[in-house]
Amino acid sequence: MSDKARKVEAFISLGGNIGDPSIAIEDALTALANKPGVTVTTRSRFYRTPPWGKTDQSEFVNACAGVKTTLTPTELLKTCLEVETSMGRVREERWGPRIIDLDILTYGDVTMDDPDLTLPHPYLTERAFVLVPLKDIAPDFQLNGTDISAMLEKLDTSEIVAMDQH
Ligand code: PH2
Ligand code: MG
Ligand code: MG
Repeated sequence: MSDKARKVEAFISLGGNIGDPSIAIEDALTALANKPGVTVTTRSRFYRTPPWGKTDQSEFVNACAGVKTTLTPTELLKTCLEVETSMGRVREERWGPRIIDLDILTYGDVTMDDPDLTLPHPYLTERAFVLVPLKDIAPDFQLNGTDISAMLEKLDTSEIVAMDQH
């Protein structure tokens, strides 16, 4: 692809709760940055977050990254799944424990509803563990005219704690 290929900004959520999830997120960001057609441009702080959806499991570490990409949404999804697989992720229970998870939150202003990929991410506005880190890197983020601070006002963020990073 030429240097002039159009680049789209996408936001990606990263998280895990098996092993050392901070290291896993670092490794995933490195792996993502090494993929053709993907430049990681911004990254949030890392946060300890209580498990959402399936609450009888260990706490997570979560972060968000902004990328610029020449890949299509489907190619970007494939790339994220490749990173997960290369790090040893095995898919088991829905919303259950995982080494690493990379979810595309938004891809430009594209909306789509394919069996494998819904954009924007269907649970984006319900997940404080996504919105808190996303706000670090995209404080002006909006969806359907609602800004990220208004989305967060409806959610419990009291147990989401930024980790010290050195
Ligand atoms: N991911 C899930 C389900 N629940 N909870 C937290 N805190 N963080 C996650 O990344 C997470 C979750 C499914 O992807
Ligand atoms: Mg997920
Ligand atoms: Mg996922």
